[in-house]
Amino acid sequence: MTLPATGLLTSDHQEPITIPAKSGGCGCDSSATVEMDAKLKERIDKHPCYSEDAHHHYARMHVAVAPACNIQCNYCNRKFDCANESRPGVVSELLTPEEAAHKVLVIAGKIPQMTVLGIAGPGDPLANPEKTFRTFELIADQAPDIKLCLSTNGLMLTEHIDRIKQLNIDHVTITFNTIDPEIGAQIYSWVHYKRKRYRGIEGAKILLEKQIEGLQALKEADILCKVNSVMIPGINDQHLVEVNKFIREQGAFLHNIMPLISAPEHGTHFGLTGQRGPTNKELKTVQDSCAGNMKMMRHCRQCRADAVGLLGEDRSQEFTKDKFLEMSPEYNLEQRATVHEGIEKFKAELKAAKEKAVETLDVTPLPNSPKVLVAVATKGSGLVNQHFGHAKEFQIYEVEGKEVRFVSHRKIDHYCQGGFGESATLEYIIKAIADCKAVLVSKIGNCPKEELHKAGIQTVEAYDVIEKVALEFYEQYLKELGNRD
Ligand code: CLF
Ligand code: SF4
Repeated sequence: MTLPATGLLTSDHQEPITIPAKSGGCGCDSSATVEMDAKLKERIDKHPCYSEDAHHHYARMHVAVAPACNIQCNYCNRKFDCANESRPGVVSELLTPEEAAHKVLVIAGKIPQMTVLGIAGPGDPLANPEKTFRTFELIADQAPDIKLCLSTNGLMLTEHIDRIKQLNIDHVTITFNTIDPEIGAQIYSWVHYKRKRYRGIEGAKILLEKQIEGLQALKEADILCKVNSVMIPGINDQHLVEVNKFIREQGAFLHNIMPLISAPEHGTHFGLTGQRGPTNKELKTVQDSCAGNMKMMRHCRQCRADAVGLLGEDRSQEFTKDKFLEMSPEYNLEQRATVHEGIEKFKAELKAAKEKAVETLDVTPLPNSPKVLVAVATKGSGLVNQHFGHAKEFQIYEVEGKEVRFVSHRKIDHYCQGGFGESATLEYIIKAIADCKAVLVSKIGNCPKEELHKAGIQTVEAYDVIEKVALEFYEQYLKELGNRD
């Protein structure tokens, strides 16, 4: 079939691009509700980005070995990390493949729950193929239980698909911001392909054609493909539902719609021209409208190109170059397997506790029972286990009937500032979670508790499974609603 609406052309810019017929390949569910087969489950069970459940327990790390890029996105400043897979911020320390391999082996010992090595920048990994593949090669040789993961703009994906297959890289992300070159021309300022620089619609068409080819090549190779899309209000926000439908038909496994991060101090085109990012509500609305179509990722933290740890935590400062080069690799396959077994056992216990919480729920929710958002302070492991004052982010869950769904996270400045600026921080926190009915924490002081109550946010103190605490709150909430009626 051809996509007439987008008027895509091939790289010689003469013929319309032929879009292959619908596909359910790539291990992708034909509907978001279909049970995953066991084999697919095994492929994503320990990947914190591909499985929301895994992100509470398993960590990933990135190594910054890929400085160059072959396109220019209007939300990126080359002096900073790649905005596709990392927030603009500080420049990462660049590593050689050998330094990167050393770092991975050190961290694999110190953080045995680290199961995935991703290469995501600071430029595009496939614009730096020697460094990227040499790094993967060293890790595949020396740390066989670590999954390899790659994130690319897609321009050079087909050129390297054989190498990707050969190295058993089972997870590849492509950033697809649009399937319309006219929109693409507003997002990409140039594309460098086969020694030539293309601008405007011409460049956007080449990129799109290569991305589509790349997605098809991944499907044929049975490699799990996640698609990232940066949501840019006024440019591609209305169009992302179409992108979602398209990538699903092409066999993508997961879609991650991320908010544009844009500020003048980042020095990006969008930052300097005042392009804003979406609000939490706008982002959720688009994610919700795609959710019936395919699996959506909502737990992305837009990590740095040198991120280390669980998705919500950043331990990169513990492993700066001067530090990790002094450390000895402690990689131990058996020890890691034992830790992973322990995590799996703990996950089974959590699952049982969640099921029990649902069974014992005392309120029978009516079809029109309200959806309620709650903010959770957690250090991971699927538990409410963090003090309000120590939270740097809240995980937001939506409770509806007996369902508890993770919907997003909200970054905040943590409240305990050693006595400085706490009231200003609290005001900011209250604003960030104003749409939530409760905050679930292991502990909270009287002063913030009172302020939250004044703002209509209840506080629940507990140290237990997130879903269980959320359901108990919901049960209480419905009872109170009933009493008021
Ligand atoms: Fe890294 Fe990306 Fe692999 Fe994950 S991140 S290369 S798929 S291991 Fe994950 Fe970070 Fe979001 Fe990326 S939370 S920015 S989606
Ligand atoms: Fe920047 Fe990544 Fe876009 Fe390249 S692909 S311009 S590094 S955001």
